[in-house]
Amino acid sequence: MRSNFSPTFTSFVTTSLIFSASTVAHCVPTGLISDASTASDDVKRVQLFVRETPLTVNGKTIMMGSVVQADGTQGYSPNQADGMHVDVTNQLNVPTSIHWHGLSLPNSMDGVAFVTQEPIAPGKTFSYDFPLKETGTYWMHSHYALQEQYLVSAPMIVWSDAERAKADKQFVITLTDFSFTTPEAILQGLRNAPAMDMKTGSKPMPGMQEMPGMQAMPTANQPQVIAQQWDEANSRFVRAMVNAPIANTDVKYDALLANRRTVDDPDVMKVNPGDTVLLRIIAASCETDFFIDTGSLDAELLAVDGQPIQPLRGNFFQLAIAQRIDLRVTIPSAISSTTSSGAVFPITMQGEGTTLTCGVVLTTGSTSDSAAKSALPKTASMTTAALDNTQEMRLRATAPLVTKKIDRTLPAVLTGTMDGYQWFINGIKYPTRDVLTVKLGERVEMVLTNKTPMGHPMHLHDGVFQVIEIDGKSISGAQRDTIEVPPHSIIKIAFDADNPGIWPFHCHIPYHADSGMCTMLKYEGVETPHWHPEEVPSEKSGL
Ligand SMILES: [Cu+2]
Repeated sequence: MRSNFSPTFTSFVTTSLIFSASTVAHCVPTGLISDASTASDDVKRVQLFVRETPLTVNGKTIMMGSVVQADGTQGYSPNQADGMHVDVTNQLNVPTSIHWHGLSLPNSMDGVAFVTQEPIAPGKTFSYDFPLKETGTYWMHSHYALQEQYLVSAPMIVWSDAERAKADKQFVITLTDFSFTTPEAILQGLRNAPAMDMKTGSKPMPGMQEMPGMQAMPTANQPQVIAQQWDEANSRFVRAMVNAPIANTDVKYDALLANRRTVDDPDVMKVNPGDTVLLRIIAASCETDFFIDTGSLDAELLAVDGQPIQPLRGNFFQLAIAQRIDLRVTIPSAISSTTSSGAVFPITMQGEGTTLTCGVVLTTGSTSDSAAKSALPKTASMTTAALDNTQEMRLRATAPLVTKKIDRTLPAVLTGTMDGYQWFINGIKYPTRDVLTVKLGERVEMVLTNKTPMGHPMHLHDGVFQVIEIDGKSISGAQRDTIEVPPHSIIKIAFDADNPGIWPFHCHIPYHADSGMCTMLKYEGVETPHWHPEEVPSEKSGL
């Protein structure tokens, strides 16, 4: 079947069919799959459709995935009080499932194919109903195969009066990475790549089992790259140029997108002088972490992964894959006389380890769209260092976990090898039944140890955990659902095991998760009718 791969794809359906035929590995069904017409009329139900949508990148229009409402709106943003009552209809020619990233919900509603449900077959509808415990910036995405790379993802803001009151204007910015190469071909290329000489390190390095001496130590011989720093004198995050290794990334993209638009044709958002503007930024990318530059606008960092933190200021921030960040900026009330027609404020996102950028532009007055769009830098002047703990170390939860004795400590040692592109948690490659076990009621601590020279954005399903230690330093850190573990870092997280189920814990880089860097957090005694990892040969876990 691999001979059918085309380096460029014009048909989402064709490439997806190839994928679906061999990917019954990870994920699983129930009797919940139904026609939408059988759903209850007692509550207001919203119809969501997983379908192909045209997308134009670098002058070429192709069909990509999307999750849209009947009117074409990307995603769905409910009021918290209304709860979640959606019917997801699969209009693709391949199966799918939709996961509500970061929300705490009943296990059967988690949307993970082959774990909490059967995939939604083409033409079928799955009804998701659950109360909304959280408010803020979340997102939804396919948890089937490599469909996130086909952009089967969308924003989900959970609104409340408090969320609405956070600024005069609010905008959602969803970031994705785009390649004209199919995700299946990308993964196959990674698996076929020759193992590199770790001494010279001239090629990107996904990681190795043991990497003694590979700690990234800045030296004068290293290239100048962009990184984030904390400006102690002014108590703010800033952009800096440092001599440091270029970040290791193992997929080269054709473009980065903000709200599905390239840097040449960005979203232009109208604001007024004096407005407070909340930017809810979602990293829905697959292999691209971001540095966010708010330029001349000083931003307040108000929340990460939908969870409030004690506010911090700056104009340069880090955002790892699958994370979200809420940044509030204030438009100056006195606009410069040199911009009598209005002012432009580019918000630039640069991909980690690349000069590719995307972004949006805030404008005031009568600035033309073309003038606004031209204000966004089309490429970065230099590449970047890897994401690090500069920002994470300073985040403090506004509502930390109550102090409690740790009942269970779970290790999660992250390793990998270029030999066939395999990734592991605790030396084990998913699919497996050898997963992490907890008991209801326990306070659980997880120790995430990254032994590779590449960062891994680790996501735990079922709501939030708290970051409690970074590289040996105890903190009352952010509440999150996705934590970036930088190269060679050790990060401890803690949470209360209060929601029985089988919850995936995995790297949110799909190429890593599909190559083994995935496990389950399984409550003792809990099974689902859908989870049969032993039935899937590991060599079929991806392609
Ligand atoms: Cu990873």
